[in-house]
Amino acid sequence: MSSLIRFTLVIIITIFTVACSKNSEPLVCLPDIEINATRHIKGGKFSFGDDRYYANEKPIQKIEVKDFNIDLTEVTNRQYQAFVEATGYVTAAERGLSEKEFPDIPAEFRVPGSMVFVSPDSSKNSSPAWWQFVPGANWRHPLGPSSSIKGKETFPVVQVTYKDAIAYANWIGRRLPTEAEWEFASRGGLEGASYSWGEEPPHQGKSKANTWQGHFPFTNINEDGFIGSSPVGCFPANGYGLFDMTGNVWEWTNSAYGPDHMRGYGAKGYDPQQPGVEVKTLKGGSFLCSDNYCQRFRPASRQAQDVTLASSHIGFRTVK
Ligand SMILES: [Ca+2]
Ligand SMILES: [Ca+2]
Repeated sequence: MSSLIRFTLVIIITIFTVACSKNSEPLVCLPDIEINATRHIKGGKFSFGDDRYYANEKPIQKIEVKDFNIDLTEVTNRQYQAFVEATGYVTAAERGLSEKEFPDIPAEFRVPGSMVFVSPDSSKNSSPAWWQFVPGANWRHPLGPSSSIKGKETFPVVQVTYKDAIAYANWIGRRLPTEAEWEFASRGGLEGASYSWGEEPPHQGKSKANTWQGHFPFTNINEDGFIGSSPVGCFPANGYGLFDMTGNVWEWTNSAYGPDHMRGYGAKGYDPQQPGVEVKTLKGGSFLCSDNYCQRFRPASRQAQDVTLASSHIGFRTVK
């Protein structure tokens, strides 16, 4: 066998071994060395926002970000577990909310638990409530008490609030990105492009990210191989070598949310859908983003999130 053929065979075997095989547990897409790696991003001016999609991404502003260093991947369950074991930290979803601090929240929503996506039954005519508060859901049990993260060590940690993310970042001497840093990194050097990879729509050609294919919230035809979240790094990296900057799980930023880029809305942010609630900006979309419902699988996309609420499709990555 010629050395070229042997080399080609080794490459093919390696690709099949590293690829996300559904037959082997635990599911891993990247070696640990890449999951724990970070990347220096040279700052610069860029077009922040997009005027072709949702109103909250307008107007486009030319802004500048300084150099920063960002995680290659979303923070994984294994990484969060190391933090919890070292510090004894207990997340908000595990603690529940105190009546003293949150007198207006009904008692049933103050018990330990968090929000879980449940695909509604399309055969029923009732209005679909696809987000449910599930007592006992937390980062160790992302879909409720009977679920677990066993075998999912390289999946992104979810069911963490803004403060839970900050606590981890502080522990490793890093911080959460600003929205502008996150968007700059997500663009991967492609100025003004619709997507992290350019202009080809996400569901044309090969799968580019873990999103939702089919009619949300009823039918997920699962072309990308993952109904829920996926191990970090299963899809191609962007131009800066960063994984899952599109989809998989939404990511917390340190920026207060406002309904547009026109002006600041104060340190607590403002979301017209939930006035009075402190909201931060999430970026990147998740495995629930679809063509028909939430085209938020783009660098400019953004969403408000109540800082006290953890959810099954929200995680984070850190910067320095
Ligand atoms: Ca998917
Ligand atoms: Ca992501």
